[in-house]
Amino acid sequence: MSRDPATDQLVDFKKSQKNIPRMTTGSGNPVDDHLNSLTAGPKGPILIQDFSLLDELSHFDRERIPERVVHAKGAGAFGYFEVTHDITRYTKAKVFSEVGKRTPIAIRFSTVGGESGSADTARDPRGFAVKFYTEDGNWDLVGNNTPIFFIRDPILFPSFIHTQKRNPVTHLKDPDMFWDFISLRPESTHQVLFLFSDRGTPDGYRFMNGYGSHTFKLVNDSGEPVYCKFHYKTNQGIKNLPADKANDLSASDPDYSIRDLYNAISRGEFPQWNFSIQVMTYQQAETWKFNPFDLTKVWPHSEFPLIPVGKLVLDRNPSNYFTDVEQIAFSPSHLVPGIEPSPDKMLQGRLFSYSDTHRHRLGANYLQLPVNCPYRTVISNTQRDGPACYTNNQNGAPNYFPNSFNGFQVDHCTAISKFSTTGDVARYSSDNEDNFSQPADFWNRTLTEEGRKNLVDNIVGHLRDAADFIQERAVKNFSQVNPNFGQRLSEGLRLANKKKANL
Ligand code: HDE
Repeated sequence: MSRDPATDQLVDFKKSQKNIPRMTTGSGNPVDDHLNSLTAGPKGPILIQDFSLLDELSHFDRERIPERVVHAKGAGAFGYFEVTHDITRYTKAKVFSEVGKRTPIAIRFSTVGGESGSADTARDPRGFAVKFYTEDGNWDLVGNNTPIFFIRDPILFPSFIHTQKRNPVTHLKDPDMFWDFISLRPESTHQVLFLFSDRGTPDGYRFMNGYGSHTFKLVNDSGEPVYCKFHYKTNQGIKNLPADKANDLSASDPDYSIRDLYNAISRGEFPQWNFSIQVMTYQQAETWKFNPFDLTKVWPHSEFPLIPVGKLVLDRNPSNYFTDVEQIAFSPSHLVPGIEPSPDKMLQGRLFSYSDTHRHRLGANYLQLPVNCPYRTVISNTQRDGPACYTNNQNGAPNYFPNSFNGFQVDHCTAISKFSTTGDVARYSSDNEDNFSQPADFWNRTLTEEGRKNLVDNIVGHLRDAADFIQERAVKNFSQVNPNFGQRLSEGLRLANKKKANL
């Protein structure tokens, strides 16, 4: 009988076992019977001295940790990043220090809006988070499969996410909530077009590109900075699911993408991505036609061409999903010397949010967990104790700084590059920035005619469930991308609304 590697996991485990281990309690004491509780007489009651039972039930009661508030459903794998081209003139980051150098990585792909049991093939952006275990500590590049995002100010993020989660009264997904917000915030148009195009339903995680999305800074050995964007291009080729197939799979195989990744790696079909950067000088940034830190916009490749850097290869499946994938904790603030944040407001918001959520979800010592531990460097600092501290807690080293006892020293060479900033403190609105030129390029130039048709059908299929006034406002926005796009949506909605009325 031919079964896939994921289905055969237990069979393979059995083959790998030389001896069957003795069963124990959590405290390592042998268990004599795990079928019958300890009772006074055959009909009970149960004795409180049955530690085996109490140990079992109390641990079970605590099995679930909070799921991620977004990106709850995901798949993970391990592998390496290899440098293929020299970019040391842009950055001193050790991960890029020489051609041929390999750095171990962990990766987690995810959907965004659904809960941890939701379907992998939902129309949604996909998370593409990479942890590079470097000798200067961990560098996390926590991106998506899109180079842009829906909003450009982090203060809107919780509201934006709420509109895709469940209505607080009905506990149902709510088309009014989603389209109300989207149509009130036209800066979302670019990402909405991407989401409702064929790329909104990738055929698993291997067949999509990844992006660091934000603008970052690279700084070289002489302290010279440039702005940069990170890109991963899939070597497997882009493959998307037609909308109806994605829908069918949601019901028949909700774990489609997790299964695909696990089986491919088990079969030795190691997925790969080419890693490249775009670079913009400070001078170019001053005069560029858009705000280069606006996450709703791309940097056109014609003006800022891709510079090849290396490749990502995934060659190892997690040995345990909970320890390696559920507990992996990425943070855009985990940066290494040579890679720095830009003023992108969204990135700035994220620099706070991730470590904050990890302390809530996993605890203050989340960086001690093996998958999160920066194991290629030694941790030396003043942090001690806290729940579930299981390392040596830095033994006898002084827990204060400065100290006279050779505790540790700072390394001035790793200081961030200096930059100056001025401006009156205020809450600046970005409402009137250009929200439609790049979506217009997407409609006019990137999409084929078939792609335009699918985009219109996919939006109509979703927007038709929103209230009429919201439909009208959304169409008005889309008309600013291209009047023909607006007309096609109006017509599609007219027919869909008519059908609804006849039901
Ligand atoms: Fe996230 N995001 N995000 N995000 N995000 C989380 O962190 C947040 C944003 C992304 O596989 C959370 O550990 C804020 C953009 C990925 O574990 C949370 C803002 C991009 C993952 C969080 C954003 C992302 C997350 C939830 C607006 C692409 C999954 C659990 C300022 C460039 C990582 C967690 C994994 C996860 C906050 C916007 C990507 C709550 C506040 C833009 C791939 O901290």
